[in-house]
Amino acid sequence: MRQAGRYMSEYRRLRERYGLLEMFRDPEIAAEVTLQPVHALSVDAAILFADILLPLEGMGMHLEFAAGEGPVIRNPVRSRAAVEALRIADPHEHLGYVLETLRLVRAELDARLALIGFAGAPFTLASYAIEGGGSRNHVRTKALMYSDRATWELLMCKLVETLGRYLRAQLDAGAQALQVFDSWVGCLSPSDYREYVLPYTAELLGPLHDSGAPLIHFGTGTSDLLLLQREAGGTVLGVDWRTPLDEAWRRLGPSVGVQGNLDPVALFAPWPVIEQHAQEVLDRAAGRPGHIFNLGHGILPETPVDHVKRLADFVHERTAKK
Ligand code: 1CP
Repeated sequence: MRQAGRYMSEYRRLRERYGLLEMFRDPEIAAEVTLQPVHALSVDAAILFADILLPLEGMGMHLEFAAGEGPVIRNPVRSRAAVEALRIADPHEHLGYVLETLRLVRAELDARLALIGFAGAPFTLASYAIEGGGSRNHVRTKALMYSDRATWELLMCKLVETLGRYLRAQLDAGAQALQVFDSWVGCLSPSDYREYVLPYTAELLGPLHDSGAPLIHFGTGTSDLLLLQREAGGTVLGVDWRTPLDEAWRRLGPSVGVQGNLDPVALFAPWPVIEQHAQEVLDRAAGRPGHIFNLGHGILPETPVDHVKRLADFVHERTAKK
C-alpha cells in the first residue's frame, strides 16, 4: 500500500524542495523516501517509492502531478490512432531510475525486511490513460471499452506487455514481492470484469507466478469480484475494509493469502477505537498463515503519525511468535 507521503514531516520537508516527479526520478531521493516509513514505523516491508503512472510516460503520455490536484495526463488516449501511437515501454530505457532505486534500497534495507515492487493493473492504468487523471465514474473508460472492443484490446495488450517487462525488471533489480494495484476495478460488474479485464490481468499475472515471488493482487470495492480476481492470478488477494476479512477468505479458499484490511480513516480515531478495529482484523484473520496485516487502501495525508507507529507496534505484539 502507499505508506510514504505527506503525513510524515520528513517527507514534507523533501517535498517542499522537489516536485513529485523529480523525487521519483532521483534514485537517491526515492530510496530515502522508501526507507522513511520503514525507519519511523518499524513495519515489516518497504514499498518502493514510485507511482503506478510512471510507465505511461514511457509509453508516450505526458504525465504531471499538479499541486493539490493529483495526476494529470495532458494527452489522454481517446482514439484508435492515439492507442496505435503508444509504445511498449522498455523498463531499462524508460524506467531505469525506478530499477536503480530498488537496487539502492535493497542494499540499505535490513536483510529481514522485504522490498515490495509494484505496478498498476491494466484496467486501472487504462482508466488514467483514457480519463487523463482520476475519475469518479470512469465514464470515458467504460464507453471506450463497450463501444470499440478492438481499440480496448489493443490498449490492454500494450499495457500488459509494458507492465510484464517492468515487473520482471523490478524482480531482477531486487524486489522480493510484487503488488499489482487494480485500485479502481471495483467500478465494474462481475460480468464486465470477466469479459473486459480478467483475460488481460491473467495474461500479466500468469507468467509472473513462475518467478516464485509473492504476487499481491489488490483492488478496492471488489467484494463481488474477489473470486474472479483470484482466477486472474495472485498468491495474495488484497481486500479493503468493506468486506470482513474472514468472509473474504472463506470465499477465496485457503489456497491464497489475504492482505488487509483496516480502514485508513480509522487511524484518525482515538487510540482505543483504532485498537478495537485492528483487533477485529486480527480476530478475523485468526492467526491463519498467509495474512498480511495492512490498511485496506493507502494512507491519507493528514494521518497522525504516532497512531500509525502505535498500530505497527500493536500488530507486532499481538502476532509475535511465542
Ligand atoms: O510508500 C509509498 O508512497 C509507495 C509509493 C506509491 C504507490 C504504491 C505512490 C507514491 N503511489 C503509489 C500507487 C498509486 N498511485 C496508486 C495505487 C494505490 C492506491 O490505490 O492507492 C494510485 C491509484 C496512484 C495514483 C496517484 N498518485 C494518486 C491517486 C489519484 C487518484 O486518482 O485518486 C495520487 C494522489 C498520486 C500521487 C502520489 N503517489 C505517491 C504518493 C506518496 C503520492 C502523493 C504525493 C504527494 O502529494 O506528495
